[in-house]
Amino acid sequence: MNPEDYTADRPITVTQPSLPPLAEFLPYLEQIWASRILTNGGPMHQRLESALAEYLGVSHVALFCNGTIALVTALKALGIQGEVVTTPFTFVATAHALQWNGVRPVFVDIDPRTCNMRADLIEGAITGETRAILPVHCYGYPCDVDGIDAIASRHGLPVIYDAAHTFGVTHRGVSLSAAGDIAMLSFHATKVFSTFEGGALVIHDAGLKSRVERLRNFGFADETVVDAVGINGKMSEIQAAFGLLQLSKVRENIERNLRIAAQYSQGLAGVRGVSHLPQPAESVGNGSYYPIRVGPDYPMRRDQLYERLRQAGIRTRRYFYPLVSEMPMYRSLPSADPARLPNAHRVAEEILCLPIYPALSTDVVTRIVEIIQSP
Ligand code: T4K
Repeated sequence: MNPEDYTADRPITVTQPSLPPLAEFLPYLEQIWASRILTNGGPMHQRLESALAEYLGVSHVALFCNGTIALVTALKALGIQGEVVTTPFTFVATAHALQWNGVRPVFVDIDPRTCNMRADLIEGAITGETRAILPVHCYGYPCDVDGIDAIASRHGLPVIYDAAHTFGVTHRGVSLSAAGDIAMLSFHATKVFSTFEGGALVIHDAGLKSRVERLRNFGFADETVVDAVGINGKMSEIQAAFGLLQLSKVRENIERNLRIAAQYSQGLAGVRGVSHLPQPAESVGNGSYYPIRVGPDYPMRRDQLYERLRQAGIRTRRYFYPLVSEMPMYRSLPSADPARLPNAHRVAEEILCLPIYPALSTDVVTRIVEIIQSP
């Protein structure tokens, strides 16, 4: 799309799924039609689980219908009750997955440089009721995994990562989704690796994987025995087939995203009051998000810039504003007190995620940069 082709009515969106030519998908559909296996762990599902485990360099992957149900199931499989320490700066699904399990989220503040929860605050939030830690690698920026690991071991707590944003991200040369006892990935349409809707759990232990698989399929242990209150969290064959095709394109898509990110970084480098959150040096990102902070030195506030871009046909998003701790079902929790979450509140007021996706043209990025330079 050229800059002149988009308008407030036909905008550039914050992301756009990358779809391969339809003809490339047809052979996969033919195989499904021939097998008549549509779901319940069929051949496409098996192939995608193995292919993802290999791509990510992890022991086990369990596919799900979406990331939220995957997270709900992970917590159930680990028998988590009581309280879980987590972040308020995330998509609402993180806290909802706890609440669906009857677990109380305990929010701790974030590090404004990464937008991830501060490991040094976790210990102060642990009580006799704490049963796990649920950090989020926000925008695919790694949490302080060593710090979190050390605290978790000291207190005997499992770590469940919401790794929804991390597909393809590496940290010190290994997949970031390998961190923790379980990590959840999202394959939603807005993600760099998508199966329309979809998600997965990365698991290191075969026993835990089979518990997860059972819970994903209503709790069936075999044809007649149901030994747990499971759910229907299965991914269909059509989604898994699409995933196989997407997997063959994902490296190229990530490279394109990273080139766009580099163009933004170069263009915005000298803009007073605007700062980009850089990918930490030890990790290689997937370019799924390009978050900037619009600080007090910028000539207008974040919401004014959001509106200015919107009028020019550019739809940015304020991920993650409002904070989850400000939502009606969470704001009465003691840990949701804004006085305890000063960084999260400040970042939520300043954050703006700029459009980024493989098909975004350099001309459009140039135009977005120009508007931000001279609003
Ligand atoms: N944890 C975290 C940290 C997450 O970020 C998420 C999901 C989850 C857990 C839960 O995972 P899932 O259960 O979803 O697998 C979007 C997504 O719906 C959501 O998946 C995602 N996080 C969140 C960060 O973003 P919205 O409300 O921004 O979506 P929407 O529909 O406004 O889409 C944004 C833009 O993308 C649209 O303006 C246009 C474009 N788009 C979107 C869709 C759905 C397309 O071009 N095609 C599409 O099909 O939440």
